[in-house]
Amino acid sequence: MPSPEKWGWMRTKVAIAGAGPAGLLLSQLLHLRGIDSVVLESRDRAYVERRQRAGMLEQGTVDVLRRSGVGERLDREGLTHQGLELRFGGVGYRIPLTELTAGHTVTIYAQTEIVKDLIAARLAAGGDIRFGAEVLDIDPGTPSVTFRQDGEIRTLDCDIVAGCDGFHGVSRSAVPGLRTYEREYPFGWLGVLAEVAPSTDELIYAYSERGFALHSLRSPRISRLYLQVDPGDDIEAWPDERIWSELRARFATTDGWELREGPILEKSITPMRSFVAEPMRHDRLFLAGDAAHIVPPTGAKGLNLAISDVTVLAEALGAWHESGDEDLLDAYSGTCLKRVWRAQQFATWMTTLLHKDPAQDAFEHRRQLAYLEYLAASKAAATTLAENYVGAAPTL
Ligand code: RFL
Ligand code: PHB
Repeated sequence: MPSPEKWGWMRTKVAIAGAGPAGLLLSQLLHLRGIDSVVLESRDRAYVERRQRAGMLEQGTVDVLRRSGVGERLDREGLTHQGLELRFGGVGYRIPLTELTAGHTVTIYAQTEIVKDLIAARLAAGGDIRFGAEVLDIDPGTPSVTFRQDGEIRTLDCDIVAGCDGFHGVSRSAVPGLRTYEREYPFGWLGVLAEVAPSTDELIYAYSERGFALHSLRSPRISRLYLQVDPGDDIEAWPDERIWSELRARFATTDGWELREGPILEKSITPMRSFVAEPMRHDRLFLAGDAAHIVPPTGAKGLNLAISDVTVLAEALGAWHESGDEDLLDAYSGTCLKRVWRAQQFATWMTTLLHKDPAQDAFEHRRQLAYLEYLAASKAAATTLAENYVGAAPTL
C-alpha cells in the first residue's frame, strides 16, 4: 500500500517553517522532550550552512545550546570575551563587561557553526529536516502547512505550527490583525569575512566622522569586519582595496595600532531595520525569531532573541504535551515581547550612538562624542551598556 506521504499527506506534532537557528533549535529542544517535529526549509543544506551572519552569543544562549546537547564544539572553538572596546577620536576605551556584570561573559562562535551543529545533531537522531521544501501557506486553525518540494505540493497536518522562517518568510502573513512597528535606518552594513588573523582580541566598535566600523572575529585565522555604508550601495562599488582603506581610516588610532589585511573571502551589504510584530501567536501558530522581530545588528541581539524565543516556546509546548496545560502557551507572546522590546531599545541606542547619520549636522557629531566620552569615563554609564550587551538587563 502506498504510504500516506505518497498521496501528499503527512502528519507531525509540530510543523516548523525554516531551518535557521530558531527552527533547528526548536526541533532539537522538542526532540529532547519526546515531541516529534518536521522542519521545512526552502533552501538547500549547503546554502543554510554557509549563510554568514551573527557571531556574538550571550551566556544564556551558550547555556541553552549546551543543555541542548550541541555545546561540545562550541566549548572547544568558541572564544570567550570579557570586554569590548569603544574606539573614537583615535583612542580605544575598554568596557570591562564581566567586571561590570557580576561575571557575565560573551562568546564568539559563528551562526554558521551553530546551524551546522544543530543540523548534524538532528540528522544523527533521525530528525526530519526537509531542505528544498518551500512553505506556501499556513492554516493556523486546522492547523496545517502547505509546502512545495520537488515540484509537488503537499500538506503537513500538525497540532502546532512554529513560524521560524525569518523576516522574509510567509508565516507572519498567516496572523490576522497583526500590529507591526517598523523603523528603517539611513545606513546599511557591509560585512566582510577575511582570511587574516584578527588585529584585536576583543571586539572593537569604532565611531568616526567617516561612519561606524566593527572589528569582530571568527577564529585565530579569520576576521569578521563591518563598515557602515549607504543602504543603497552596490557591493560592486566596494572593491577590496576600497574596503581596506576605509577600514584603516575608521579604525585609525594615535598610538600606531595597525589593521592586518588579507584576502576577502566574502562580502555583502545588508540594510538595517527595526521591526516588531505583535502578537507572536495566532491560534495554533507561533512566530519565533526574525519572523517576528528584527533588531539592528549593532547590539548583537538578533540570534540571541531567536534562541530565547524558541527556548520559551519549547518549554511551553513541553508543559502542554505532558499535562495539556496551556498557560505557558498563552503567556508565550507576552513573555517574548518583553525581552524583544528591551533588545530593540538597546540595539537602537547602540546604533544611534555609533553611526553617522548623513542627515545630521556637526551638533549631532559633538553630542555623540560627548556620550561616548561619558561611557568611557563613567562606571554607571558603562554598566548600562554592559548589562544590556551581555543580556543581563532586568525587565519589569
Ligand atoms: P533565519 O536565520 O533568517 O532563518 C529563517 C529560515 O527560514 C527559511 N525560509 C523558509 N523556509 C521554508 N519556507 C519558506 N517560505 C521560507 N522562507 C524563509 C530561510 O531560508 C531560513 O533558513 O531566522 P532565525 O532562525 O529566526 O534566526 C535569526 C538570526 O539569523 C538573526 O537574528 C541574526 O543573524 C541577526 N544577527 C546577529 N544576531 C546576534 O544575536 N548576534 C550578532 O552578532 C548578529 N550579527 C546579525 C548579525 C544579522 C546580520 N545580517 C546579515 C542580517 C550580523 C549581520 C550582518
Ligand atoms: C559578528 O561577529 O558578526 C558580530 C558581532 C557583534 C555585532 C554584530 C555582529 O554587534
